[in-house]
Amino acid sequence: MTKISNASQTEIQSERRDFFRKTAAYSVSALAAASVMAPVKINASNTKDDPAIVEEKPWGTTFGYPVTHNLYGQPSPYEHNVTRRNTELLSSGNWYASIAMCPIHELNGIITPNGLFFSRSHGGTAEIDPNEHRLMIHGLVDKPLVLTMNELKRYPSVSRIHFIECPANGGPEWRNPQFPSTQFAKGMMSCAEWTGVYIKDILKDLGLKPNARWMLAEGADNSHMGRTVPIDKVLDDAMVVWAQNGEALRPEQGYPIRLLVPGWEGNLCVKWLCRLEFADEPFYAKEETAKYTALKPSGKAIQHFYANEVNSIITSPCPEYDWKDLKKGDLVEIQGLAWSGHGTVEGVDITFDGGKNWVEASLKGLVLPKAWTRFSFMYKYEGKPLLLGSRARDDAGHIQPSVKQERAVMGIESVYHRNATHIWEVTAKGEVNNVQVLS
Ligand SMILES: Nc1nc2c(c(=O)[nH]1)N[C@H]1C(S)=C(S)[C@@H](COP(=O)(O)O)O[C@H]1N2
Ligand SMILES: [Mo]
Repeated sequence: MTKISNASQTEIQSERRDFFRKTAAYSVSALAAASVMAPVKINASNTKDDPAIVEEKPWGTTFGYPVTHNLYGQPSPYEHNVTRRNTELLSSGNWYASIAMCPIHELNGIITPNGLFFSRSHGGTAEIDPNEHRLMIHGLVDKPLVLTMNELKRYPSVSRIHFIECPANGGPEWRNPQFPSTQFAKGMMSCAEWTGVYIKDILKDLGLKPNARWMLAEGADNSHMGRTVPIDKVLDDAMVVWAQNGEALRPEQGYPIRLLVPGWEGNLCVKWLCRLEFADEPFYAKEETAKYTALKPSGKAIQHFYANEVNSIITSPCPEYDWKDLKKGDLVEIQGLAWSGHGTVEGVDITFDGGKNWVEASLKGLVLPKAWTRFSFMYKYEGKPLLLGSRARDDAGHIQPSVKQERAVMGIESVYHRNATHIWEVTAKGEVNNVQVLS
């Protein structure tokens, strides 16, 4: 059993990442920004005889439903198609060890509503009575403790916006694109505002012993998910969280509490968290030995693989929302999401020719570390075939590789940490297909 020191975590990450650092070859053309401010004229249909505007509707002449009707609010029934989705391709023969994908193409801004947050579990969704749940913190600490949920909430709380991404997001696409769908191609992620306590603040009370180098987190669900987190990360920004977008965590997200390891593999964010144990070496739990390692072309596997790399995806247009209704000359907003587990998204470039030329998009709204960042580009539709894609850069100096660059380093056997640029083919008719550009 090799003991891995703290220093080597950075080396493990950089073994792959240095390859994708920005180089002198990095360039974008300057024509982009000006078009963003162009006034948009919509070629709307003639509304003169449109019954939707000239006729009184039933909802304008009768009462709506009473305020007592929906005590926990639900979306409009007309939004019934906006749901998580699952496929047998991504289940292990049952729906317990499976994943429900987030409809990222349906979202606005950077926050995922709780009912749409992607949901991945290895033994079903545990429904835990918080009164019967405890958090045990022990191992290399001066004062081991068992906390009730109320006791835990007495520590000073913070709220932070972060994404959670399964490292297998996009995993089925190492060889070929498999899904004519944004939701299935990239929906193993979501972003929320989490409320909880920094573990470093709990440790001020408990006292960490100097030889503590790793922290095991264990879940109370029937998979008893266990993962080890290096102490530097624990003392940086790891949190125990109990709330998601202002309300208690959903059962799917680990109610009553989960670990949040911002920017790192979703798998480390142990749900239904019941135990933290500090030790001087990693625990080599099943999820970091048999699973969640990345097989390289050399035949060796990367173990202790952590940060989700800089990444992005265009969510509009996409296979679910194509451009078939556009006419030549229409202005349309290209939008998408960018994120990096290494830091803050610094910029996003757009290509219309499969990665030969790039122009810079603008970032919209909040730009936060280890959070989804929305990007936008106003485009004049020409009815020409395109190979449309995005490429994000982060403030840690990383840039997304092409598929070819990624394959050269990582091969095609790995299912984890895929972050090559994603290309949509837009046909002359405005249909959108999932393709891979290998040159
Ligand atoms: N206890 C426990 N924690 C868990 C899991 C699990 O099955 N059991 N799944 C992990 C995996 S693989 C991922 S990607 C994330 C998914 O978080 P989400 O379901 O809130 O989206 O939770 C992680 N935490
Ligand atoms: Mo995962």
